[in-house]
Amino acid sequence: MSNSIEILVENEKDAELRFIGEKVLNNQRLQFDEGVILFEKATLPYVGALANYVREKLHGNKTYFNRNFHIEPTNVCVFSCNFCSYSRIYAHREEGWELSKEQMMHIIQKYDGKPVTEVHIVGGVHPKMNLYFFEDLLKSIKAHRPDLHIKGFTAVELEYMFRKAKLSVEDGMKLLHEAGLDSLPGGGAEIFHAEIREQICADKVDADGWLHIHKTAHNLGMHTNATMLFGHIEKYWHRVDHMERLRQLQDETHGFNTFIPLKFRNGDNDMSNVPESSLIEDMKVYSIARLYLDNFPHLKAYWPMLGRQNAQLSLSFGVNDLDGTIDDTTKIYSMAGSEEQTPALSTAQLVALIKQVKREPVERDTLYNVIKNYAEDDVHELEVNPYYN
Ligand code: V47
Ligand code: SF4
Repeated sequence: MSNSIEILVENEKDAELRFIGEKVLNNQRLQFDEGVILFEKATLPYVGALANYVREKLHGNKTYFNRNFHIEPTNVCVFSCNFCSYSRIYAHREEGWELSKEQMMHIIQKYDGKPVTEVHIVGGVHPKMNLYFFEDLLKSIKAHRPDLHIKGFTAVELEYMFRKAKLSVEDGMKLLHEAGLDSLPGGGAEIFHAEIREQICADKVDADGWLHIHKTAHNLGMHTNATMLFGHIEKYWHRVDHMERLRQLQDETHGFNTFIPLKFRNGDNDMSNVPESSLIEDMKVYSIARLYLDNFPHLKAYWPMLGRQNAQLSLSFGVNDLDGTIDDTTKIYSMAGSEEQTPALSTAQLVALIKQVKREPVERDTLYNVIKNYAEDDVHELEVNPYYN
């Protein structure tokens, strides 16, 4: 007897969607046009069920998270992305913040003795915080706490640092890696296609530059993530083009760990007139990403951006990772209008959040080595949504 996903595909009335569904069930790669067709024609139940099938084939019910905190060295930025609610231009730097090395080391020291495994360092692009400033910071962090994984600097920050230091991407990356940089976060990718980049973030690194930086990191044995800022002025095919470029690089290097779709939030930025995408659209993006990016091991919903209940929901639409505890250390999304104004979850809360939707919480390190499986733990801190308690 066929199982329910096969029945769903067999009963699909649209021949193109049925064909795509059969490809997914037969583990065949989707082509560019098929990605676009899914966005155009598929219902959420259809792509969602297919994505959940792939998610469970790859990871079962396992849902990963880590214990992390962020350092945002500055929100002063030489670039002017229209969607950014967070940055302040250099001329108005008194409205922003700039942390000294000592202030950042103080944040690191606050976590002494606490079981965090990762620090995520990302900020604006400050003209005075150069490559050597960050080299020194990385060395100091590693000297203080060698076991802490440092995931830091978007390709946007790195491209600027290397260019100002007149170093090649290869030499600059080697220098930071040797100083202690372990992996790269996925930010700055936005939408790769120049047609969209010109309108939302014209002056920062372009697609080829972003991909070259990640490829260079992969060639040094570092792992990286990739993001996609969706739900603004892009068309469906721009999303597929973005994922296609990532899929091609991943075929070459296998250096990406996780894909992180980031929903555009329109609070207090130069694109506030652009409406935000619906929850249904968001879940379709996760689902189609899971189907299209067949060589990406993990798909992450970043809960401070999506909100914790929608992050729970995403676990039925291909997502198998919720990022981390965060500890109220990032401002990027609260300043853009996210419901999560002070993003912090205790480990127990994060475990509870995952258990409420009948998935298996697994604490991981940045590279997805398992630290602890909480499936059998009795968690009492169920304060996420009382409806489910
Ligand atoms: O590149 C900025 C996005 C990114 C808005 O790798 C916005 O684990 C929505 O990349 N609405 C930076 N998004 C954050 C980032 C990230 C976050 C969490 C985990 C990881 C990881 C990476 O934030 C930027 C941009 O795409 N962003 N403003 C906004 N208004
Ligand atoms: Fe600067 Fe990043 Fe904001 Fe763009 S998104 S203005 S690069 S801080």
